[in-house]
Amino acid sequence: METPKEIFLKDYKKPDYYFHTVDLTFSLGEEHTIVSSSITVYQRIEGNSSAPPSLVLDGVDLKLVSIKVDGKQLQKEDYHLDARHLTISSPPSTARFSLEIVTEIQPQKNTSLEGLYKSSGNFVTHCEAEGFRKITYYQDRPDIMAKYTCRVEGDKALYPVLLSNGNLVEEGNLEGGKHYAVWEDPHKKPCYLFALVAGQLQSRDDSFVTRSGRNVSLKIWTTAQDLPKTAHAMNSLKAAMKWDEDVFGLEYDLDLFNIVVVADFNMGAMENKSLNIFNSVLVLASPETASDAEYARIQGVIAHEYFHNWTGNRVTCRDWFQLTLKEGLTVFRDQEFSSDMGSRSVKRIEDVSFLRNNQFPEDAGPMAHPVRPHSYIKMDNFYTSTVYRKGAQVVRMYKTLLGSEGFRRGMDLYFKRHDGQAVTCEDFYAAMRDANDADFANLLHWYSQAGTPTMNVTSFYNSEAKTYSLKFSQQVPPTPGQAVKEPMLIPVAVGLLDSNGKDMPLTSVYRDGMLQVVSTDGQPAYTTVLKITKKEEEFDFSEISERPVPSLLRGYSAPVRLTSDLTDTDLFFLLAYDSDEFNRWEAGQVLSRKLMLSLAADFQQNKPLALNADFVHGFRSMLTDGSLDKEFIAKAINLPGVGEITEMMDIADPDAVHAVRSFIMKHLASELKAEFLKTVENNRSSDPYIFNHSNVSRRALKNTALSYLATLEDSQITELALNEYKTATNMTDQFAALTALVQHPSKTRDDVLADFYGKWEHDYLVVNKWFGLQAISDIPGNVENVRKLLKHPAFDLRNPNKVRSLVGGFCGSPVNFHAKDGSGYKFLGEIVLQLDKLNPQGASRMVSALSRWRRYDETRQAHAKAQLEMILSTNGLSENVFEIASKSLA
Ligand code: 0A1
Ligand code: ZN
Repeated sequence: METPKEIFLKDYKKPDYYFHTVDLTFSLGEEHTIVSSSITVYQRIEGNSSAPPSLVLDGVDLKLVSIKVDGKQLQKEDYHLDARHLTISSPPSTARFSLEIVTEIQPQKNTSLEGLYKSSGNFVTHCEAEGFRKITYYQDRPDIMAKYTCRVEGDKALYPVLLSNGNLVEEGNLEGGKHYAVWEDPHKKPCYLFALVAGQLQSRDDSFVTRSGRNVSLKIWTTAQDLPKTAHAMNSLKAAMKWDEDVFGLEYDLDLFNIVVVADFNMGAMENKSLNIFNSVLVLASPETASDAEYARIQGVIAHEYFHNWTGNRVTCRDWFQLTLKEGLTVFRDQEFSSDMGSRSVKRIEDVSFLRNNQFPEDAGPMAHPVRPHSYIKMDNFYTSTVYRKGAQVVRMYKTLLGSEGFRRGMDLYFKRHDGQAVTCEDFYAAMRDANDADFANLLHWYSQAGTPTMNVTSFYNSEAKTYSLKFSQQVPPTPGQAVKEPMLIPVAVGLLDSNGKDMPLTSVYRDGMLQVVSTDGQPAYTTVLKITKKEEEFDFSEISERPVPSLLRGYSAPVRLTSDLTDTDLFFLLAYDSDEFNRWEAGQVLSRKLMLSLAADFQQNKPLALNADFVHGFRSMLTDGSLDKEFIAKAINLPGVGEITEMMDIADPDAVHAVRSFIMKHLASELKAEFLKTVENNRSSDPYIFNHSNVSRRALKNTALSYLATLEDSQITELALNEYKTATNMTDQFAALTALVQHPSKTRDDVLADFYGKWEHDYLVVNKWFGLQAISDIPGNVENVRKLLKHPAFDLRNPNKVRSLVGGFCGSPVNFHAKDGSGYKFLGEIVLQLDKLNPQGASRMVSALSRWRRYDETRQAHAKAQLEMILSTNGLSENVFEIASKSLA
């Protein structure tokens, strides 16, 4: 195999040719599909006296049928064809010419799920990032923006619904039982936003009137049987449309908005212009089949794809290195939307937990890359939590620095300057800066430097001068290809608590002796944002009447690892009193992390494990504090995950951390059994399911209490959980009870798993939950069970959701995936090779689970390395898997 080529940001060149209009015709067939494209091409540099540069088109897995330039058929010697490109070496020297290309493709054989493929008998496209080249020869890059029409022809009985982007302008019947539809998209777009769907679908119809009076028809397309499960998605869409008008002044720009549900999809969803395509798990929900977490995810992702209409589609990326320009910004927007729909602090806690558990490990591993990567082999491998989630934190920092109004001014200027353009992260930065006359130069380092910065804070109180000083030092760790880093701009939101736990008024703060403004309106502030820009920096607060307890990095104002000289007493104080709810939670997490790490050390030295009384007491106060939001309590009593703690160890020891986490949970459950039982009792309800904050909170607290009780392995609790399972009226409660019942091997476990499958075998999305629950189990030797499930009639390696549930789920098990005998790694190695032949994107996502092998002990290292080497030595490996496996071994 020839070594795959790496592509670099620094090599970006403007295209020599632009495309103005693109007219596509698809003739859909059972054997093959014929794609005819007619493009008007413009030379970028007009009147170029030298010979025009060759026009290079991308194309993969295509059969070229014919090619014409300005109406004239090209002969073999007029172009060059290889496995990836079609090169026209002497295009006309005119400023503008036409290009007509006919290709033949075989969607029914396409298991990669990019380009045009079939899912449940329907034709579907997916083009981001570089899938359009699997449909026709094209300059497949986002800075080529053109106006499209699309004519779709197909069998009327098999494909009664024919959809593409924009407006339907014509439809009719054809000979031989066929029909056609012509779609016209008035907005120019890059080809990754092109979409086509043809098949047997029905729609839930609704409408939305924009604030300027446009009546938008909304349709969610799925099978007739699943239509009832689209109500929540439709409500979420309307809420998102309204929110974007209210918060950002952004309106929808066409008369029709379609969402199509597909069962086979590599990612979550795709924002194709006016024709969003969704993985079914992110649309379909009913109280009986989807949990609260799934309802929330649907709400967030429906909004995310809708928000892309402005952040991504109207203003798009110049090149794929700029992906965070649309993704970081759109994730930020969907996070804000979800915060406004539910509890802001709970949403913040969830987002920060996700970042810590997924992005931090990535940023500390062999695949570490800046939010704007410098290079890639396969762009698909860079749809990462760094680009998405850390990217969203970077956008959040602009807002923290500029305030809501300043941020909005920046957004307005961004759209004013760049509507209809393909731009860069610097353009976004410049709009934020120019709209606010702001100075935040080294904020740009966040785009170019990988690695999670660490920030240490020490404090000093001068009781005579009544000053309080905070000394910050920051360090950005080395990452592959980046040994030395510059200090970053880190906004730190700070409040100071007095001895009653109240926020102190902050009147003035000095940096290097220079007065910084705390408040402009003469009122004291209770939280202020300190801008750390240097490696070491000190801030002094004046008029501080007593030694305060500092609440640092409120709301997690920057994505850093914070260490400080706060004592356990300070942390318990913050846990009890901080007015910043996020930091209250965080204080509890810091205490838990410290405890878990120290118990893990005890476990490794065979010392008995013991829990101190303060911890139990702090925990009880949280659990029983009636003044707190119940969902917040559920988060606050949830211990950090095994992954988060192993990440903090010099040598990751999943067995020790798993044992310690189980020990703490069990200990708390037995000490607080009465309180937990009462929590379950008091939060039960047989009312019809409603997805709103108060009901979600109630269920979250009840089910968290149940998960603690389940650790006790006592028959009274088993009875209780069985009863919860049998009487549950919604999936949230039913699945929580099932989860509680399957913790330990027993006949009850086997029976209840069989019962659940029997109940839900007709619903593949629920069956996926059933696969996932068994896959992640800590039961010793579970790899054998997972191997058996691979052969289960409901499993199919070609379906990404099933692979994610069973194989991805298994990789999330600290005990069994990381089994010391290497059985978990071996299992994964085998699957990756099978999967790579079908779906390289899916395979490379799975192989990533091995990438952090160096974090483990020698035995595990040897097993994991052997699998990576075995994968890499396999013939015909995809570029996707090659990139992850080779970088993991480098
Ligand atoms: N742009 C979509 C998600 C998406 C990204 C990449 C894909 O293939 C490599 C597919 C979908 C979003 O952010 O919603
Ligand atoms: Zn997105």
